[in-house]
Amino acid sequence: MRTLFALWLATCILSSGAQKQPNIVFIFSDDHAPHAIGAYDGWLKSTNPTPHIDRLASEGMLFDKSFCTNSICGPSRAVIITGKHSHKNGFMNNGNNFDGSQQTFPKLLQKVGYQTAMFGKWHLKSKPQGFDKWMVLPGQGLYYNPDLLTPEGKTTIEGHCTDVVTNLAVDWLKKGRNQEKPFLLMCQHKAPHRNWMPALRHLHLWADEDLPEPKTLFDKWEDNASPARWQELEIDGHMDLQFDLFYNLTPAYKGANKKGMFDKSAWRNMSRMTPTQLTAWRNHYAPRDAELKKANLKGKDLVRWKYQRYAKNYLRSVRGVDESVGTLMRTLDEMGISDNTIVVYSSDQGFYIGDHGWFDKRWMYEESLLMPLIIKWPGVTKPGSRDKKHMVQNLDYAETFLEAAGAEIPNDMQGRSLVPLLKGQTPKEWRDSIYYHYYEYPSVHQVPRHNGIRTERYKLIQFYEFGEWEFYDLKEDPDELQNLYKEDKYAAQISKMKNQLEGLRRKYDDNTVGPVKPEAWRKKHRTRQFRVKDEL
Ligand code: SGN
Ligand code: CA
Repeated sequence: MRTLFALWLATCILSSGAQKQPNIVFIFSDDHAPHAIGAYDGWLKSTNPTPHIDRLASEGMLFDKSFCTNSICGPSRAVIITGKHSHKNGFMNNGNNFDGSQQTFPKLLQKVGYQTAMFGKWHLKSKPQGFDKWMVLPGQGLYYNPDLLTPEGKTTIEGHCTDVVTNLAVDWLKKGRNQEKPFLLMCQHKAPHRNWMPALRHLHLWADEDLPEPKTLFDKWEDNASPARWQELEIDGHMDLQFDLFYNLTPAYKGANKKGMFDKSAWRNMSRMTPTQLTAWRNHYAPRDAELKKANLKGKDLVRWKYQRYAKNYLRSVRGVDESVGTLMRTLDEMGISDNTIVVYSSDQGFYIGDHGWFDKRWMYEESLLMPLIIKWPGVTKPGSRDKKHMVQNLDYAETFLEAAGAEIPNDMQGRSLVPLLKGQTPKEWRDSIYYHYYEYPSVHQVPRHNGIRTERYKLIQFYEFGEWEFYDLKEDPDELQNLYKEDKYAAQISKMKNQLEGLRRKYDDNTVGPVKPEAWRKKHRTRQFRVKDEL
């Protein structure tokens, strides 16, 4: 019945001539923080990281208050395709297996006449469903000469992963699809995910200059609840010179004796390089590695060096994604379909680029809670517009795509269509807070489970297994350095927000908030698994 209604609705929209069902090109990357996008005005803006994404922003609309619900890869993707929080779609952490038989927006778009395609990082373990065409990276995928899974089996394509995925998307646009139908194209990049390995043509970028440093590079987390002092995502203590930064790394390096590090390091990618790729790679890094050895840096100086190499490789990987955005926009222009195509750029969550001394994500702190979101919908979004006000989430994407396509939005989806915002409207009852819940613990990087609420001005975080809380006034303290949870002055505000948090938990029907664990359990988990030994 619903399907019939949706088809009818879509037909009405078409026959009224008001608006042809728009195509949707959804470009999505992995771990690309908004502050590494020029148009977002973050502290890396001066490096001009993303000229093409900036152009997309100047032609479309940028959302400043764009947040994820659970700051990690697979879960963010599952939220996006279902329009439901993690506890409802069942994919709460990367170890889960997505139940592909459930309702997703690509399946619903197919029902109203769309052709759907998905290329690149999928990371939901089970086979993609709801796509007429798919080619996906197994798991995290590889940067160089990646394998791809297809309905017909596995294949390997030579080149840098970002280029490989872009080329597949372009080929499909030009030759693979039925030109009569509207389409959804999901182009999902691995970059700039760890171990931040750029294409050879980008190695020279920022090579002879220092990038700006984050203000909080040497944060000691003195004011935070205890979990921030027990994590394992420090540039100093957990970013490895070989594993992450390729220092003197040859394919002979096997990360021996480093727990769990053997088969995942940058070595894994390097061992797949062609001889030409490997030579170019070594030619770039070997002389710089020799300089580091000679300089024999220690303490903060070594942290600064690690930060520079990391951030440069991160931004170089971003540059590849940025070029992909440029290529896809150019292709749409060349094909004459730009005017009826929505282009979206986003990434699964934010990231620490040395902020708070960290890399990775997972926390509810701003740098990893934020997601980039830029949408160009010709004739709908005002070029160069910016929504600074409304709080939006990845929970809203499915609903947005469905409304844009003239499809019905199922009642069990938990987000809201952004279409009114794209039209520049100010809906009366937009949300004034967002709900967050992270689950993957104990696990790599050791960030405990937590849930919380963020309003325009305040943030309340609950590390429920440890019985600890944090509270921040984002207006006074945007870097979240002062935990005010125990300040009398804020007691009333905190109590109000605890009620609001409980209200959101009920609204979204989240029964997965666990109890405080026994002291013995907490003690056991406050043991670091490893700390790197930087040996030059
Ligand atoms: C891998 C990474 C971690 C990262 C997780 C999750 N290590 O385990 O640093 O946090 O993935 O990332 S790596 O050595 O394999 O790169 S996610 O984006 O997939 O959620
Ligand atoms: Ca990610």
